[in-house]
Order: sequence, then structure tokens, then C-alpha cells
Amino acid sequence: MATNGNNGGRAVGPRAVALVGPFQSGKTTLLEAILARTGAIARQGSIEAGNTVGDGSKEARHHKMSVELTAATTTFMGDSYAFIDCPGSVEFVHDMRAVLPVVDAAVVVCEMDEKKVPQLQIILRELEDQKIPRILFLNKIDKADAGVHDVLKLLQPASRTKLILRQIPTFAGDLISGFVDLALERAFVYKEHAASQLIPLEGELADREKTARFSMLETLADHDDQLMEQLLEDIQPPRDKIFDDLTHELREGLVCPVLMGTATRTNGVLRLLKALRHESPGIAETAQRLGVKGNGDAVGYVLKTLNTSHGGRLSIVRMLSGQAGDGTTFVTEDDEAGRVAGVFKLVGQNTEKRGPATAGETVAFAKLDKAKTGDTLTAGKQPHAAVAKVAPYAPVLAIAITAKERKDDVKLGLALNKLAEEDPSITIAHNPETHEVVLWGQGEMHLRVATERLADRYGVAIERRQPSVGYRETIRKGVQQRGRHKKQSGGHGQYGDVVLDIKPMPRGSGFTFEDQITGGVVPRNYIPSVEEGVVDALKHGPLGFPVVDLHVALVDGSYHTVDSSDMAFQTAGRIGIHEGLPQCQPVLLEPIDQVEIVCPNEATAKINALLSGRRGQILGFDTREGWEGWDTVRAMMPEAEIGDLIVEIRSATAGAGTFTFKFDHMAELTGRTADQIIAARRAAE
Ligand SMILES: Nc1nc2c(ncn2[C@@H]2O[C@H](COP(=O)(O)OP(=O)(O)OP(=O)(O)O)[C@@H](O)[C@H]2O)c(=O)[nH]1
Ligand SMILES: [Mg+2]
Repeated sequence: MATNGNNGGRAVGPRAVALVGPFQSGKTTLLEAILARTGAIARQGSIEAGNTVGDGSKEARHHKMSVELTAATTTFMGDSYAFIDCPGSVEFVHDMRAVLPVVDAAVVVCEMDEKKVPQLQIILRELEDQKIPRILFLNKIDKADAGVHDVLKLLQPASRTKLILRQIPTFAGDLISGFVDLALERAFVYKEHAASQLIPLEGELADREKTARFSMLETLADHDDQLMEQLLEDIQPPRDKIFDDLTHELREGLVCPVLMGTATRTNGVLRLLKALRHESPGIAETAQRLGVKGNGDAVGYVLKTLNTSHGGRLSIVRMLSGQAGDGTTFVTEDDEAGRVAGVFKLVGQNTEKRGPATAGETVAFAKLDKAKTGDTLTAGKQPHAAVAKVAPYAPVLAIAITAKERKDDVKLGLALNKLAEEDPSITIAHNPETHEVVLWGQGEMHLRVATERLADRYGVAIERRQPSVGYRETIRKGVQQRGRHKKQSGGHGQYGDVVLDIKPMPRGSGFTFEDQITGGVVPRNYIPSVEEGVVDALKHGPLGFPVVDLHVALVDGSYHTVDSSDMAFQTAGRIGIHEGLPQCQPVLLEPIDQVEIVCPNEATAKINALLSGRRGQILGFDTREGWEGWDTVRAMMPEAEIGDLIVEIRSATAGAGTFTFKFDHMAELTGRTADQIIAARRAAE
């Protein structure tokens, strides 16, 4: 049996547990309930009152949703626990994904809501893939009705491992009044903000209990032949055996137990805590899963980096082995991380100075100036291999930003770097052509919160715009054009004269220049200058965009022994292009990307319509490999139409769908859309 040793089967040492689950399912409220139940806080706050430990930042309070993780430690029955409350919104999912590898278990908070099942499925897959033991907590059962009896039917499709119902609800009229614990075979009625009260298990309830218990045991017996035999022979298995199986099968990821409750009333919280206490693995198992070599060195993992408003850096770290405290110098896999100056216990934004941290504990270290979210830290010189590398999802939405005031430009650059260090799912790109700073993120709210932080925390007010689309232009026919530059204004004159043969080239060939001068009509040494002038003129074609896919040959020209110069020939080359291109039937080119959308299949028709409505060309759709109930749709889409595509995809899929894209080719664009783009460009100049 995989129960670890000598603590009555319980794991040893401080635990770390992630609270995860679909958007708005009640994770932050559950954290609050846990902290109140375990005495870490005096009174349970609420999201509505804006006084919860979680979501303590201005941005989270303002939006009434989690926009980053909250870590809080507490003690339950003598053991220390760190709970990491993760945002449910897919836009902030990196905060969850980067944490999961190093927690002992996850509590997946969910609801009886069909619409949220795909999101639940996404989260469970992440946990399944990372082999994190998980318990479902069916929250908000104060709002549930008799449909709750079908909870497994509703939720099972979201999980690849068998769900195992650990409790069944009891009713008073239409409302849920309590529950029966199927392992203990005891019935309880809920009390608001107090421990549930034991009641006799009898009558119709006892019958329901028997049936539900049997199906729980059957599921357990899938992985336990002895239990299977006992069930077949109608032998009552000993309670200890059942608990051992529950523990073992949870830790091995063979089953996913389902508990229930109402976070706002602290109902079901004690049962959840007890399940974690007895059944979840601890730091020894987690360190083993991560391949941490316990050779005495302190090893930790950075769950999150925070740059506080007064400039200091806090790294939330779970210690995986050894001990670290004030003065400990850490290295990461490829750099120094810094020297710890302050160890803090965290209860949300509330920090309290404390002593060194040991294996299993989750604390905040101050002043690890180079540590980033996701780093593995080692005390000493020999870095431990990275225990986890969680690559953020590619960004899906961008805005172009500028500091409102010119003088804040440098400050903006620094602040953006800090934002990206805290949250690797943000990326910053500089567009050298348009001089735009483009902020890429995971969705509208993600970018909005990023800009709010720039203002609130770093004091940089910004302006935001749609980023420019990388339009180009090309030509449809060729021309031969003379470019002549002649000036005789006193003193030294200027003279350059060239004849350019301009020809369209196939799509994607870019630009080529050819020297066809014979007989030295343009001296050798001026030819590179002609090319420079041509290249410069091509940056801005007759429609206002860079010109591509053409060949320019220098075929003829003349020079003046005194007045010719590099400058003069550059200018001549430029003039040749400026005068030649308008005669070549210039045409706009727009970038076309290949996009791949994944969505629950009930939304596939909507997605197809959405793509067609945005000038998309659907290439085909298929079932999503390995994802039951999902489709993959592939299409070619103009980059201009991709802009806020993610917003529409999410709204068509209750937040579950997403997409990836990559540049494919440039395509000619004519007609009204092209005219509008060209007119807008002229107006902007
Ligand atoms: N009726 C009822 N409402 C609840 C319960 N738990 C949470 N809520 C409400 O659900 C809403 C969302 O609660 P949160 O705790 O912020 O949910 P969350 O999962 O942390 O949300 P995100 O982090 O933004 O995904 C709030 O209005 C809560 O008051 C519950 O057990 N019953
Ligand atoms: Mg929350």
C-alpha cells in the first residue's frame, strides 16, 4: 500500500494544496471558509463585501474575480497547510498552471452547471497530465435542487479517471440540509459557519446510503481485487480498508473523489479538510514525483513572483527539500537568484516575518531579485535540475500601448519588464516598423488588468490602440522608369541619373536588385547607392505600405564627373521608384494566418459561422485528438480579422474554446476593404 509509513497512513509535514476550478465556482470563498474554519482569520469575509483574504489586490476587488493567485497558510489539527487559491478565468490560467507541479493535491471547486463542464474538463486534464491528486468539491449546493442526484452523470465526462461520490446530500423539502458521508456511514445536518451536526442514519435515507455506498465501493474495487471479491461475496469490508483504498487510489490518481458543500456558509469544509489531512500525499511523495534529490541542499520552486508597490520583490516559494532562511543565497538553473533578506508567512496580502522555512513549507522570500515565476531554486553552487517547466500558452490578444506622457517612456519599459516577470503569459513585442510597443496577453481582462497595474502600481498612465496589421503592397505589372536628380544651385551641383526596370515577382519572393549596367554609364562605386535609394523608397509605396515581391534592375543611366555623388545617386534611385511604382498597378497585400480553433463540439457550427463572417476560409474540421466531445477547426484568416477573435470564440464556447495561429502567406486585397485600409493609412500620415 502506498500510504506513507508511520503517521497512521497520513502524510507527514506541511502540505500545499491548490484551489482550482472553473471561473467563479467559489474558490476564493472556499479559501476564506477554510481560513475561518481553521482559525487563521477571526471572521469569514465575502466577495460581495470585498473583504476576503484572497483577491486582496485593487484589481481583483474591482473586478470581483481572481486575477492572480493568493497563497495563505493555516493550521488544521496540528498540521500546517498552504492553500493556493488560483484564478478560474482562462485568461489568468498561467497562475494556476505554474503552481500545480509542486502542490501535494488540488481541490477542484465546481458547480452543478452544464455550461461549466468543458472548463472543468480542461482543468482536470491539466491535473491528470501532471499527475496531481485531485478532489472535486461540488460547491454552491445551497442552490442545488434534486438534480444534484445526477451529479456524477453531469461531471464524469469532464474526468478521464473515475469520479467517486463520497457524500450524498440530504433534503429538507426542496433544499439541501445536510449530507451522508459514505465512507463513515454517518449522516449530518449543516449548521451555518459551524461544524455539521450528527443525526441518525435511518429509514429511506439509510436505503439511499446503501445504494450510493455500494457504487462507491464498486469503483474502488476496480483497482482492488480483494475488495471486489468481498463485494461479490457480500462480505462487509472493514472501514479501515475502505479508507486505505480511498487514500491509495487518490494518491495514485486512479480515482477522483467528489465532496460537496457551500463555501459561503462554511458547509462541507471540515469534511474536505479531513479528507486532505488523511488522504492527500505530502511533501515526501511530491518531492519524489518531481525527482527532487534530497542531498541536503535546500531546493525550492517559485510559485509566483510579486513586485510590491514599494519596489521590493517577493517570491512565493514552496520548499521541496532542506531549509532556507535569511541570508540563504539561491541559484536557479542558469543564473544567480539572489540572497534572501526576509522570510514571511503569507495570509494573502498579510505578511508576517518568520524564521527559516523547511521542506514542505510555502513562504515568501524577500529580495531574490533575479528569481522568476517557475524557477527552481537551489541553495549553494550546484543548481538542481528544474523540477518543472511550465511554458505559458501563446498569447491570443494584443494591444499597442504608449505612455500618455513622453517622459514616462523609460518608466513604461521597466514596468513592462516587471509585469512580464511576474506573469510569463504576458509578452512584450516592439514593432520596429511602426515603433509600437505591443502587449500580448491571454484575453481582454488580462490586458486590462495589466494596464491597470501599470497605472496603479508603477504610476505609468498609458494609451492603448489596436496594433497595426502588417500590410504590404506589391505591383501587378512592370515598367521602365528613369530617375533623374539634377541640381545646380550655386557652388557644387548634384547629378544622378538612372533607368530602372521594375518587374513584379511571385508572392513571397521579397525584393531583389540587379545591376545590368554595361560600359560604365553608371560608375561601379555609385551602384550600391542606387540600391540604397531604391530600398529606401520601397519602405513606403504609393498605397502607403512597404513594397514587396518585385525585382528592380538598374539598366541604364548617366553621370557627371564633378557633380555626381553617392547622395545624388541615392536620390535618383528613390525618384525612379517613386515615379515608377504608381504606373505598375500597385495592389494591397494582407497577411493571412493559419488558425486552429479547438472547441466543445456543440459550438462547432457557431465557430464555423464566426470564421466565415470574418473572411475566413475553412479548411476542415475534425474531432480533437484525445478530447472526447471536442472538435478542431482549421481555417485561413486575414490577420486583420483575428484581432479580437478570441473574444468571440470564448463567448461562443462559455470560455472553453481557444485558438492558435501562425503566419501563412500574404494575399492580394482589393475592393472596398482595401480602399478603406488605404484611406485610413493616408489619414494617419
Ligand atoms: N450561493 C452560493 N454562492 C457562492 C458560494 N461560494 C461562492 N459563491 C459566490 O460565487 C461568486 C464567486 O465566488 P468566488 O469565491 O469569487 O469564486 P472564484 O471561484 O474564486 O472566482 P474566480 O477566482 O474569479 O474564478 C461570489 O459571488 C460568491 O459569493 C456558495 O457556496 N453558495
Ligand atoms: Mg477566486
